[in-house]
Amino acid sequence: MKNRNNDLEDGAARLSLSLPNGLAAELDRLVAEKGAASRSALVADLVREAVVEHRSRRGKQEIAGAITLVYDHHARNLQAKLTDLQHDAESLIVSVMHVHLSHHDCLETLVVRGPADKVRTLADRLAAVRGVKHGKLTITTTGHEE
Ligand code: NI
Repeated sequence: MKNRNNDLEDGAARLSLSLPNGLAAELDRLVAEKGAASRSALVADLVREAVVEHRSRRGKQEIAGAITLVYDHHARNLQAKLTDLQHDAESLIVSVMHVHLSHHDCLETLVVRGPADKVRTLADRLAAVRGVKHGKLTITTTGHEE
């Protein structure tokens, strides 16, 4: 979409858009429930989230985030496999936190940074290890535009 109304004073662009009635009502409800400052602030958050998600799918785009894993540490060879995979990807892993959730279950959070394709591959490999009950990659942003 071409934007013709750049407001140079506050660095914001003014857009006019149309939403179906139901969706407009949902937007207002979301603004209220999330305690957003305004419709504009909420829409900006949603667009930023979509941009981060979209960029993270490009191969060489540098991304940062966290991989969260839940697993039963009694599962055979599971911890050894997870450790091997992490050593193979040591350049991507900034930090690891391990929490013993219960007698059986462990929660591990890996802070990761690197090229999107490599980070995604690492997350997929860890989540695919037999015995991992849940694995999720969450990608974040500093909010600075490049
Ligand atoms: Ni544990």
